[in-house]
Amino acid sequence: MPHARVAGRPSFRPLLRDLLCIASLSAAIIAGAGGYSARGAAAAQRPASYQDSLVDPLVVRSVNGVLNATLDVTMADLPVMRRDSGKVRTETLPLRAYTLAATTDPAYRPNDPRFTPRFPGPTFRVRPGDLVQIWLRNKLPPPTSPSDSNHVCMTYPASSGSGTAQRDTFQDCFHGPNYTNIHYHGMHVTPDSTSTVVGDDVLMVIAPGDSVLYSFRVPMNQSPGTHWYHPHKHGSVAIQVANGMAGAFIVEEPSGGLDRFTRRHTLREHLIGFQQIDTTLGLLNAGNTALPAAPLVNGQSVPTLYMAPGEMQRWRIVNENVTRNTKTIEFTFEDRPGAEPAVVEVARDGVQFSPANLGADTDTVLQMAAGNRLDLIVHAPPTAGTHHFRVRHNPGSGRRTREPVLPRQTRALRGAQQAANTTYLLFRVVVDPARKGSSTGLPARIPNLASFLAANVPAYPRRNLPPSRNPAVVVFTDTASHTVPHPTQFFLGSARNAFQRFNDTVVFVPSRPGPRGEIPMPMILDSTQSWRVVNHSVNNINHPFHIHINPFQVDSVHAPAGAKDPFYPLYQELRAASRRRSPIWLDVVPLPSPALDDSGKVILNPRTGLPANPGYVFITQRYDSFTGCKDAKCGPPTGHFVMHCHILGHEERGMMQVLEVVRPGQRLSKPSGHGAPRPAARPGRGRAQPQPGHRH
Ligand SMILES: [Cu+2]
Repeated sequence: MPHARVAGRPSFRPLLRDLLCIASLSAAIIAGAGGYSARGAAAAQRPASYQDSLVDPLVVRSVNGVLNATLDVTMADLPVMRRDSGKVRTETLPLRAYTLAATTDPAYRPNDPRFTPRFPGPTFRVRPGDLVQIWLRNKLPPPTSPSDSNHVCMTYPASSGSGTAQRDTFQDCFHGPNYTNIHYHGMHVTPDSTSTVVGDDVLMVIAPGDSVLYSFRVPMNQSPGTHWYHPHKHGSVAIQVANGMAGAFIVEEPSGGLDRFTRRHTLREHLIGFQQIDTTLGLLNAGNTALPAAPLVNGQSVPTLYMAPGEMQRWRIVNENVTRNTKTIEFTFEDRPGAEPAVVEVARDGVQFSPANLGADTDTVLQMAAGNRLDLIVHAPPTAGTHHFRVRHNPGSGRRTREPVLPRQTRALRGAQQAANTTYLLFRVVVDPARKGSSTGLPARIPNLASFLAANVPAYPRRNLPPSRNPAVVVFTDTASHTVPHPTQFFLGSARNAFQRFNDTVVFVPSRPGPRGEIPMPMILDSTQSWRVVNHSVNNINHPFHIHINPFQVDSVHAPAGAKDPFYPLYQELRAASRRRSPIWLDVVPLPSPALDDSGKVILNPRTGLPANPGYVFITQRYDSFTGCKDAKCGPPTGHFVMHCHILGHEERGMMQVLEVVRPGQRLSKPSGHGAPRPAARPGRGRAQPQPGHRH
């Protein structure tokens, strides 16, 4: 990370010691990290060797309050590293990829040699109050066959050239693989597009050949922290994210909180993005990758992260995976007990922990679902050594899910299933006395809670929203059939009407069951709502619940499977925080397993066929307006956005709903659909063409 640039910030007054430290850190980074800048024209994404140093993604910062960047999306042949029994081989695969094409960040020059397609995409860094101006140019090939268009079901394998093409005939089929857009995951910005602003509008479609200027201001009550971006065009989200289209979107805290701590102690930061790259998806099971592949770290296979003895670093981990078999990731340091680096969780999903939660969870298992972020302060031991950071998929389940597949995919998916319960070495941590780095005591307390919590939660220092006694009930349901004409189906609905699927022209209104049907609970701006989010998965899938625009606090977790639940350690952590009256804020939470019998099967209610004792989480959220954000670039804090399962194949199969936040007294409005014409962002520039409905 280019720490030296931090010194230029007006709010940062480094002591001489800190300056020396920054200088030595920078030297160490240049000497050891094999950064792209040092390699000049060879900067195209290239296979790193097994022993390469961890390389952070490119970083683009806002300049004078404006983040200005052009992102191209192209089809590119990129090297992807795979490991077979410890050996690394590199395959060149055709992937949809982001290219940073231009920026006003002075760290780059025009036609910079680093402007090449790569995964993950660049890391953007902004501050509350900044204007975001990202011009997204969709340079993917235009449809050459009906199967590439946005209103016809896709044919697979789309481009790998292997085997006979198969048509996706299942519900909410994958469609429009080269149509795209951007979701700013974790950002509290307008979900709308108007004549003056284009915000986190995931119903917008950017056709091949079109471009859009995302243009919005980050309000002051945005949570500073580790967020990310990825495509969210319904029908092609999973394939594009599986191709590697994702990157970090970091909001810095200018004066307080965690960032003040890391700046004051000049801690070196690493962005650590996990991805499982593939060219195709399983059709029947909605998103399992067809090839077994260990997750890559910033596009590298088992890189080495160097630390000085006693050095403290901040790691920002982003789970950019899409697939079912990486739905649960747990991280464990494995070394001599007591000799491994000490790890303190300091934030989840870009919301800093309240001081009561810092260091409270001493479990060495750190769990993340797809879409989650985790910030860690890592303290190296005082002695030289090598440590291993491993990831385990589907921890705890101890058995393979039966996943029937289409004939052509059988062999590959068998491999994926075998990988499902495998432990992978992700990266090594080498504590090297030849390196220098900052060290300080572990943060028992970080002064100044981030402005997000201070601004949002008036009851400081209690820091929790008042949960309601009458929660809305939101239900995730899947079906047991796994046969070709009747694949597993995925629903997101209400207590009385669970079997609902995504409809891009209908607003889903949260509701609670009443004596005479359901009582609607419209989402009113600046109001607080509690939800019970229930998991009716008969397949025992921990569907990760994600909602856009506003994060939520987790008040309680009902996990009837107990220690048999793959996410048991995470639920223990969430419960303990809530008991400390400092609930943890998230924007993705994996839903708990239903009650299981001794053989690990879901206990079903014989009358309904649904889980007899489903797991659920109880959450509270506020539909906040924007504070300190007044100009036209803020856009309306109301509008349409979505909630969905973050196993992206499930989302594409319909496990998603459109929501709307309205002003008091305002009526709900019909969403325009994800193929409908949208207002032009920039006069004279092409926008998505109107598409016929994609129902088939
Ligand atoms: Cu799901």
